[in-house]
Amino acid sequence: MNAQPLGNFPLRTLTHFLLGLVVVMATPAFAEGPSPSDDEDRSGSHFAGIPLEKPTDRPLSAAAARLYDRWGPLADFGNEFYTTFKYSRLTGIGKDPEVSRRDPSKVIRVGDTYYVWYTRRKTEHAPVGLRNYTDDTPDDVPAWDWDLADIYCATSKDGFHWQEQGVAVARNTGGDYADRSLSTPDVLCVNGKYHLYYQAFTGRFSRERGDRCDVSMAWADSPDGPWHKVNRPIIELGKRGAWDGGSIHDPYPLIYKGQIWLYYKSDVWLVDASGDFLDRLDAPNAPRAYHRMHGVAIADRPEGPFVKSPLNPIANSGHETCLFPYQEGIVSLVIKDGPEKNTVQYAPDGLNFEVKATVVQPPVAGGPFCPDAFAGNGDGRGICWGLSHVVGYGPGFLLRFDCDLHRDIDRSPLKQGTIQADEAGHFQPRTTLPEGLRRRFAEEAISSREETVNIHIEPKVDEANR
Ligand code: AAL
Repeated sequence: MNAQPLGNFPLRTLTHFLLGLVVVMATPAFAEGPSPSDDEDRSGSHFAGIPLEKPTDRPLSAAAARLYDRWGPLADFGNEFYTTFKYSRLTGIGKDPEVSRRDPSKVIRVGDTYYVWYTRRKTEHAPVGLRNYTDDTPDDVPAWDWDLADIYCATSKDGFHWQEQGVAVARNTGGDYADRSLSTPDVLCVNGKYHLYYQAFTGRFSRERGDRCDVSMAWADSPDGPWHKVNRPIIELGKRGAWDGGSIHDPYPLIYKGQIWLYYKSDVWLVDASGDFLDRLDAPNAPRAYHRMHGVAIADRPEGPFVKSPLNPIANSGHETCLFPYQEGIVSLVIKDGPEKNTVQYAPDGLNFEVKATVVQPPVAGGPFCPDAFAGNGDGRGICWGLSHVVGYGPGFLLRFDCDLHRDIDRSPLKQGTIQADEAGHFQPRTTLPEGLRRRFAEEAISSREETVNIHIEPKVDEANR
């Protein structure tokens, strides 16, 4: 990433940008083009027709004005918050038909070892889905991928090859608190101790309870454990009718401004006038009626009490949480759900986030390697890799992502363009038109009476003035 001042557009980056462009042009896609040498004077360079300063001598379209007011005339190349994402398979905790691994924590490094924690499920039966889960479903049959799971730990020396170390925090036994499943952990290192926050499910599933669970915590003196469970909720579910009354998921702790900031996600349900959840929008075949948003709760101690920000929700979109300190503020990768899905956002105060870049195929449930996640020094350096997951196609599995969101590490080749899905990408299960809809749309096309309009227009400009 090019280190740039926030707020105003960074002209200082031109040289840096152009050096980055040289690197980009050296990548295979550019191998045949001329490659400018590093020492050529590039000052004053700009994209053709787009001067570096906002023109005042002519009208600008709304889009052209936005280029200056919001993005900067170097667009993606000059935007420190823009990145593409590249993915790699992992050994040790990668794809496995027998085991689901998902929702990785941040990656931390202790000595020369990288650590990650994640949800791990190994069950004889595949998940049946909440809709098919009844009172008769046997106890050893999971409702979904993160049911009947425990929190596991893996370590690595290089971030690609991992060794599963075994269970870190196990669910309790039948009848006790958190006896059903533990999932979606994230880690906090503070005062020489390690803390894992995670989702804790108690008792059997039901359609009414859905994905509601507690967020609980365990602590240890070493990342290798042993872990001591507090065995109680660490943050309260919102009151009936509140935006976070439906669930609290994806707890994600950072140290910020001398306190523990626990970001989280909630499924925000459609409710009726009395605050009761409605399952669907009021239309035939409408999808389940919930939206997703993020909030934050702040505490002085890892065990709480956590006080929710009065500004919650602080993100109007997003699914799993993935945030990191950046300069004096916090960056959030907002993915998957909501009107601001697939954006990189920045809040100079950790609370008031603005969209800074739109990205394609961001890591799902990303857990970045972020050594300064708990430094709390108001000078966040950013991230350039981490682990994420692929779920929804059999057991979940972990993979690695790389990106260009670090102030000190130049990965400008990752600022180049975006991906375009190939044939397999277009015809993957979720983007192939289902047979039923295909028949319906074909019928619509055949029976349609709509013909393309072809009107006659009178010339408005006088021939003489042409
Ligand atoms: C994930 C996360 C939470 C949910 C489930 C497991 O994507 O948002 O962890 O509860 O799905």
